[in-house]
Amino acid sequence: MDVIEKVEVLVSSPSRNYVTLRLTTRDGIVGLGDATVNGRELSVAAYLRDHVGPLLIGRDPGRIEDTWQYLYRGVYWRRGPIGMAAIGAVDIALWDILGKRTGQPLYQLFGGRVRDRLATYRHAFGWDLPALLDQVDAHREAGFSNIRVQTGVPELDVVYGVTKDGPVYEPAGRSARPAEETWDAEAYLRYVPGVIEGVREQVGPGVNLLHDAHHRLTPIQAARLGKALEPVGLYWLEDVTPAEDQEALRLVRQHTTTPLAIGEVFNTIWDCQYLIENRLIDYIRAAVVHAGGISHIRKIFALAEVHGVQAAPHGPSDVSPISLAASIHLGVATHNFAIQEYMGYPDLVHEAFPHAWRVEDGHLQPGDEPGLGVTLTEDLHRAEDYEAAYLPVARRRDGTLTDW
Ligand code: GCO
Ligand code: MG
Repeated sequence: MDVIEKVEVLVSSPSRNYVTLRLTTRDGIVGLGDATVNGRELSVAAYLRDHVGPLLIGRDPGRIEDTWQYLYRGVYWRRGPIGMAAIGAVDIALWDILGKRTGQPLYQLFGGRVRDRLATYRHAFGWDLPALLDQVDAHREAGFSNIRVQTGVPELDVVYGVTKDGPVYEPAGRSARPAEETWDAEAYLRYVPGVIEGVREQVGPGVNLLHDAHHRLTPIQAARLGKALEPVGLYWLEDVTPAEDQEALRLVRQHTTTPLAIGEVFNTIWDCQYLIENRLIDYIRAAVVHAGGISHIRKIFALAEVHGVQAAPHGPSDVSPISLAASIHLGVATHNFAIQEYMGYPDLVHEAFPHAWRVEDGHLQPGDEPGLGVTLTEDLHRAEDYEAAYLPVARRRDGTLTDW
């Protein structure tokens, strides 16, 4: 029996912060896991280094499910993004080791392909309609037919990832404190439906359009937006209300047939269960890294399959190429996996995590390397490059804090 011999936690910043787990076995097999929680990186790194790493030494890397249960049930203080991202990283790394040991790309170990290629969506940002259409056109020319459209609002200075001076993604700013933004939901509701209608008029019916409200509306505002956007025929409307008030989605659902997507901040199947079983959503957005790794997210997808809900995992640039790889392998092997978000990465991130997965004809392919098919470029994972970065916070015009 092989055993886990070395546990390394790398906090690095090849242009943006990532936390990577590297496990090495006595036989010399290396498994990689992603443990990045945007804006809270050091807490996951400490959780892994101080509490999880020592428990892994000497364990059989082939006992993936048992290790998951041990790390989950072995903690009285369960769940939450930090603990679940740490367990997720271990789980991803163990699957990577299994793939390498057997010489199989992970999708083969998940039962083989159910589809030839995996749909993906890209992001278009623009302060106003012409700027937004420039980005939409660029994605279409590059072969993508699923596009998330985000616009500014004239009465505001910045709206989730868009400023008057152009897109600002990455919104996590490198500073000791989060930036503060002003939010006005009514101003947003006055402006945004018209812009999205303008995009639809321009692109015609053949392009799937998505929109992310980023947790910022009340239930009835969300219902108004869903209803207003019905003529556009959105592929989905995402995170219309803060995700912890799950009953809110029932109210939204009663008023609109616009498909709803939620769950990028969910950590376990128990966060997803109510929404899935009550069919209050159409797409579940949990990500491999934040929802306990490959083993656990497969259970979420299976629950979703039974209830006619489709999988559509989170894939911004803060989800590293390692967990994106895991998601793509799952994507080609999971029947109810609808689409994978792919925001894209700065060049340095591609260099830091050389990967076999690729974009081809507007779709994603996992590649055929054993395991995840991702490696690390050692000298781009320097601890000294890390710098604290925080996502912004938002206040209403009267100064009260609201959801960013
Ligand atoms: C998305 C998300 C992200 C988040 C980011 C926070 O749909 O891709 O909403 O853009 O804002 O992951 O760290
Ligand atoms: Mg989102």
